[in-house]
Amino acid sequence: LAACSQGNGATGVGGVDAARIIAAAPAQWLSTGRTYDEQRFSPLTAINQDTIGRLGLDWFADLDTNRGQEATPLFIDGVLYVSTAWSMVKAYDARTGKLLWSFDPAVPRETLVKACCDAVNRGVAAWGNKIFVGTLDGRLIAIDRATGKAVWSVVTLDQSKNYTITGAPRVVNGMVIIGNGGAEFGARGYVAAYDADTGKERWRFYTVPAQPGTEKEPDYLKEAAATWHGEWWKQGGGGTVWDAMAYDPELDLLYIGVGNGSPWNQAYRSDGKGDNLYLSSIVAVHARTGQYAWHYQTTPGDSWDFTATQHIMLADLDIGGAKRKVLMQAPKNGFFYMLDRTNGKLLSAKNFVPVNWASGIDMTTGRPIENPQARYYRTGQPFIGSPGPTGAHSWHPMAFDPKSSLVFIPANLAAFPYIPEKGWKANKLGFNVGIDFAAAAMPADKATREAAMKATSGALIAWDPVAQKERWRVSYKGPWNGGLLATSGDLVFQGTATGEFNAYATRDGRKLWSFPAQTGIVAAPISYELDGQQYVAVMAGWGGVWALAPGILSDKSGPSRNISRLLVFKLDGKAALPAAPPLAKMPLDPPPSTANAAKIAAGGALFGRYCSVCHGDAAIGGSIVPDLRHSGMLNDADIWGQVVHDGALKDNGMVSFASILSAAEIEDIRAYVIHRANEDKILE
Ligand code: PQQ
Repeated sequence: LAACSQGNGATGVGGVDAARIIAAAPAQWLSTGRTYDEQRFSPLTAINQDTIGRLGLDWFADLDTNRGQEATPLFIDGVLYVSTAWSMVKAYDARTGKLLWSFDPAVPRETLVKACCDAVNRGVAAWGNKIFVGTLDGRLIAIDRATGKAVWSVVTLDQSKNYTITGAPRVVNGMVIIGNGGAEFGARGYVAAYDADTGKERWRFYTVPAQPGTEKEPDYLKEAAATWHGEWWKQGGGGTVWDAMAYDPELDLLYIGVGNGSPWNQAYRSDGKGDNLYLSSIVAVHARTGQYAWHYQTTPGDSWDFTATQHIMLADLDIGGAKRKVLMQAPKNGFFYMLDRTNGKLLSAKNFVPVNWASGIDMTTGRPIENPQARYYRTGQPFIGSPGPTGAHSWHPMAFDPKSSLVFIPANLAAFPYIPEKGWKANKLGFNVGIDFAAAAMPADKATREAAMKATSGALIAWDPVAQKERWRVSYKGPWNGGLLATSGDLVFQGTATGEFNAYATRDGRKLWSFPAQTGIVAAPISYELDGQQYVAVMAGWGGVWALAPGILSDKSGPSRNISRLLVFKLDGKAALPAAPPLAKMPLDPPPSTANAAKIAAGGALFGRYCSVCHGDAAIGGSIVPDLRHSGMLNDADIWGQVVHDGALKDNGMVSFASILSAAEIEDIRAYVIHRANEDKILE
């Protein structure tokens, strides 16, 4: 294994199999979390606290997309494999940086309207001599590692529904496992396993029960059905498995992270009651058969978009003098959980940031001790929740250092006003969550904005999972900083929203090195060895949901613009990036606001529901999607109509909204954006 892991060229020296992934040769990075336990720890030591000052850029590759780059690269036998936004895949000769092949699945750009959170893709998987990618429009494609040509392609979901794929597949027992997303639009979550050779579906595991009487359901779904009420199936219920998985080969258990309820507001989903299994749960599945093993629900009756899809990590830890096989997760809800991964029993749970929806977790029942105010649909009052739907921790991978037994968490501190949407009805386009985004929009007054900015930040937290204590933290001005890598050189690597790529000391978080990356970094780095040299590689390129939805807050950290690149570093690396193009400050020059208050309010309500999740809260756009306050189209109702009504920009992902919005409503939205631009012009 060691011999074949050294790698000697572009075409690869051997197929990837279970033995190679499990043996985890230090030189290689064969699976998205490096190992099946997804610790994202590199045993390499050449880059360490003594040598880190010599770390420099060796080469970089410009990418042909400018949306968010969230993928973790794979390094196999001398070749780097990455996926980019729009589910494209590229292979680079790691010695020279030469592009060996590029695979474009030609995702129809209109698919973007079904994606809650940018056109992202979090990585590929490898097995045998194939690379696997899940595409935004729901295909799972096997690509020949040597040639970059598709070997097989299967549609994993009903493409007429609002499903998408953004997550990285995993391969276990010769089966490629993939989930999907869509719980903001009405979706019923599942994961499915496909034969790595043929693409034939081997099993499918649903996380939410179907409408009673319509399917022959296994026992675990019959049990789940008793925890649902009303007509939950109409919006699918949610529970999408859009990111985390981990695998224990000894137990042959696959652990999946299950997402939020669809719609978020439980009053509209399940008559406001019930645990709604298996939403917001960690579920263990027998990997060979796809049968249920156990579950632990982090947020019963989710009403806050508290997914438990966040990174699942396995480790064997000393707890009270005994080695325990544990599973760890820091889901969106702000608590750090440790479970016994053999049976799902809760071992500990403690909040890693301030939370106000629950005061703690009852260790006897394993249930949160809820703040009654948090159930906004019962009180009828807004609930300013901490964390909010972007999560105390999102998809950005954590890392574990087995030498210090510390887990590194890329945490967010960001609140959100949950306000129930009165008289909500599902629509076939746009978010279907039952929350009033228009009422929650950021007001134009400076004081409120400044207070919101002040309350929103990010942190890299070094968490001792056994003591349930924070050991150190690096505070960031803004949230949405990058995923993590820990190395045996006693280093922790992380990119930031503000465009730095940093290395910190494992034991105390001292910043030891920093590289100006010119763009916000959200992805997690990897490390590998080639020809006796250690490398660190990371995908750079700002994006994901925080780059779109939170409006002014998304810019809080500075100019988090997108310049998409693969960056590769080594000791004494001498490459340099070209100078960054200057930041163009766009003038705010809207036409005068002449519409009446009723029209503006009607437009604001529609904007909040259908536009804000991409074009920003209160029409304050982020840096990767047009900021409509600056748009020349505000001057011209006809051109505005051609885009919003006729779909003139569908090839950019902006589809026609004619099926749900009348021409008059589209004009109301224009009136609202003109009004907002004028408000902000005064503030400038
Ligand atoms: N994706 C991101 C991202 O890539 O930045 C952030 C999120 C998603 C979320 O915060 C989500 O809640 C979320 N939810 C779903 C879902 O409910 O199906 C899917 C996704 C996704 O596929 O990216 C995200």
